[in-house]
Amino acid sequence: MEHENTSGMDLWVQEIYHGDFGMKFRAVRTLFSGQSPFQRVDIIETAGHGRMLLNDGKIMLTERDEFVYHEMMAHVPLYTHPCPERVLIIGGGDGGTAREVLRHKGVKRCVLVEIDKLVVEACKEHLPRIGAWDDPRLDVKIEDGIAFARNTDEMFDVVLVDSTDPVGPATVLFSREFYRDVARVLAPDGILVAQAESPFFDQDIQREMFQNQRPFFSRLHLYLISNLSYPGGLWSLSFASKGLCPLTDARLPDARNDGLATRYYNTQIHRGAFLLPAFAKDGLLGAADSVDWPAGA
Ligand code: AG3
Repeated sequence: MEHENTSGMDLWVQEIYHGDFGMKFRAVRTLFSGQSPFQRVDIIETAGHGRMLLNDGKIMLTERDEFVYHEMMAHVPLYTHPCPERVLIIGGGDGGTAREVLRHKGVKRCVLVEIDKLVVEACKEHLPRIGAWDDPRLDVKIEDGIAFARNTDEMFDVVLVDSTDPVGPATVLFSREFYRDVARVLAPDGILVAQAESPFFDQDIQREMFQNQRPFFSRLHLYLISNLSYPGGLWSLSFASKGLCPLTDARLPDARNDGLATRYYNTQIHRGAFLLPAFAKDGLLGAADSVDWPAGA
């Protein structure tokens, strides 16, 4: 993140991605800046996008568009699994993914394992509308998600990896060893959804991710979201299961009947998100599976 004072009046916050691309947002003031053992954490009041959370200068969310990523990370797997009761979130210390998970009445327990206490504390104070911290079904653990997945005896129906980019401490969240441990804590009809970077910038990372997931899951898909705050706007999530198909097994009637007041997720987007533009699909070089819908496409 850089603060740039161009005209003496204008303050901008910008993220530079891979050295040759950037996005900037007009800022009003810094609400919080801190350094943890893991990363730098900033919360900025922007002029047009509400409050913004950055980890090591990378935009994690803005209040204006966080619903896109959080709804799609939670509702796609939770409306695919037949009866999701136990959900594990690794990362996600801002609480947004947990908030969407907990909108499902059938969820009995949601464990959120965030390595960085500073993220949780700063978000509770300066982004209080993002999380659903008071829900009694939520169990927040400040510890290393890698170690948690390796050591826990608990089993889960859905695991959500709400991570930063695969640099620094988050690199291991994209590794084969970690996915092995995730597969171990997932019940037989379990689903893993993980933050999967940008189809425009990161197809090498996406291929490696799927190659690392492949030994433990029979079905791997990429699905897309479109937001304002992640580099380039087009972003993706990976879906891995031991058999469940996000299209044919989706509980779309339930999604309709529950009538959650979502702002991005709906039953058409649930399916449509898995249809990939040719470059996004071809660049995976077969590392993920194709979906079978619509017929003939
Ligand atoms: N997880 C981060 C998505 C990756 C964003 N990357 C970037 N800006 N370079 C978001 C955390 C929200 N719960």
